[in-house]
Amino acid sequence: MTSFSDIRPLLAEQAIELPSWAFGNSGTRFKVFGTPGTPRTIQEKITDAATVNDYTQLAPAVALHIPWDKVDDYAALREFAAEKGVRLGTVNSNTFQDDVYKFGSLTHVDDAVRRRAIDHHLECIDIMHETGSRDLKIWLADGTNYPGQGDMRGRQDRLAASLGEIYARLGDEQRLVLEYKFFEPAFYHTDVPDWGTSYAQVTALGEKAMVCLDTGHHAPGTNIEFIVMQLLRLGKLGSFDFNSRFYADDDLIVGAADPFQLFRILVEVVRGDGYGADSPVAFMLDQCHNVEDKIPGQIRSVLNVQEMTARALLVDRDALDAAQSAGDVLGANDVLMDAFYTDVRGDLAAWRESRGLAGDPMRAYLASGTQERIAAERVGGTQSGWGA
Ligand code: PSV
Ligand code: MN
Ligand code: MN
Repeated sequence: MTSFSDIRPLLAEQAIELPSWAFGNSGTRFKVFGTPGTPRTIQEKITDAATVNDYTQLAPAVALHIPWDKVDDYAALREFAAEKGVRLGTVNSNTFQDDVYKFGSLTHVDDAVRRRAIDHHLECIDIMHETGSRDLKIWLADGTNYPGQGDMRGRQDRLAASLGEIYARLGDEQRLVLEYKFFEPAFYHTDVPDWGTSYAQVTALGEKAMVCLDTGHHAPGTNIEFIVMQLLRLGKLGSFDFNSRFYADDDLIVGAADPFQLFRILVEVVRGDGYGADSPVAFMLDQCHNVEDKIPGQIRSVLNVQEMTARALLVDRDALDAAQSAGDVLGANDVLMDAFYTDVRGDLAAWRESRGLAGDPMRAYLASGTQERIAAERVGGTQSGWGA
């Protein structure tokens, strides 16, 4: 039996990057609701991310989105983050909001547009040198709406050539992670729709290129944990964008829609050595908080990941192996479900207290008065890039 005390040291290795855009106002095409206390600047976003880390010790890094988080002095921003106790993490590029990218970016048929998209990524790499970020994350909105609208093969070839130029600019310690998404904003075909396409593209680039798996970017019913297993097996799982979905790319709080799915994913992460301080897999959130307060939304998110990680670490591997080898179908299933149904909340609270944290970080944050203070201090909070 694996017990909670066996997994205590492993829990300390958990690190989840928070997206700067989770702290801005966001919404749907129907309405962007503002929440009191919303940050007005990237510095205030970093401050709020640092607050999440102060209460949980789970979120030591903040991912940036360029140009949403563009500043004149990235070295100063890096120092600012360090003073708050966090670091700047993954840099996300953005080639989906300019008119020029209406028909694509890295895949575009026009060399001038493609050049512009490539240059944007080179600028992101320059920024990464200043922020100390390791990863460049590329998510492309490229695709078409109608059969025949574009030459899918030509677009794939141009994508490979564009990525090749970007990859060549990476420093020795830097990586590129290519995210896939099965549809939206393009509805007929997307140029990087699935893990296989991302895998094929990054494999052609080399060792420093890996796949980013966003849990919200699959068709309903997809066995995401199988993909996790396969990418880990192939050594190409670079990062996660965690969130939950009911219908499409909902970007809801991770673990809210289907905690069991999150557990199954984390079981494969642990099985494939994707968990821990030495793992090459970056855990990130990619979420928006449309109607709830942002800081509590992020606290709930990282705690959900921690809780399911603890349960995944509790899986009794020896018992599972034995049941699987013996062809004991229901016995093997029992071993997994035992871990999933273990209520770790009390043990986690005690573990936090042993590390000087509040046992219930959410309650401690809500009692701290921070939410009321920022609501009073910050008038006119900005929208995340999504609300723009
Ligand atoms: C768009 O679907 C998206 O949600 C992708 O998941 C990116 O990671 C994110 O936006 C930020 O660019
Ligand atoms: Mn994402
Ligand atoms: Mn998404």
